[in-house]
Amino acid sequence: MEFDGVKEKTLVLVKPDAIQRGLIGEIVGRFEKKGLKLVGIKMMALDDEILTKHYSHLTDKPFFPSLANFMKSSPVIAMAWEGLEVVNAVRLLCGITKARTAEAGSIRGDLAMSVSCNVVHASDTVENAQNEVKRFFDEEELHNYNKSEYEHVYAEDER
Ligand code: IDP
Ligand code: MG
Repeated sequence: MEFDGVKEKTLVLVKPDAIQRGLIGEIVGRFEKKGLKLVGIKMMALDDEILTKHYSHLTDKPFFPSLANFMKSSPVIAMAWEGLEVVNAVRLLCGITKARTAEAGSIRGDLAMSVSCNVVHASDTVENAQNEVKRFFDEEELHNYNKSEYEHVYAEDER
């Protein structure tokens, strides 16, 4: 029986700039190597309806129309990742928004230069992550399975 903490989920999007630059495998690999569990993945084209909800905190910003056009310029890869305190762990892996000043070693710090074209989205709080995973995935698209490496990724009292 797994401890509930390892069931925390977060939403990651591989953004259109990363799709164009052939970085899907590199980005997915960062999360895999960290020891996270992939519980949902799909390619999808975003429309204004989902983008307006997803970026509701930015709709009144002057850059919102160009951000929406960027996010519609190709499909994205949507992923749900699971793990202990995964929301925070994934934000740290991604690095800060302005990629050219993001910490070296982070995904944005290593792979991008732009504020807007910063290769990934990651949910910023546990509450937002729950809403975002629901927004991008139907219940049946989220998978429940045992990952054999968990006994090496977590100590016994963490899993
Ligand atoms: P986050 O992706 O690091 O959580 P947010 O502030 O939530 O950053 O912004 C969402 C996305 O909107 C950013 O990742 C980036 O693509 C875009 N964005 C944020 N601020 C700006 C800006 O000042 N100019 C252009 N695009 C921006
Ligand atoms: Mg954000």
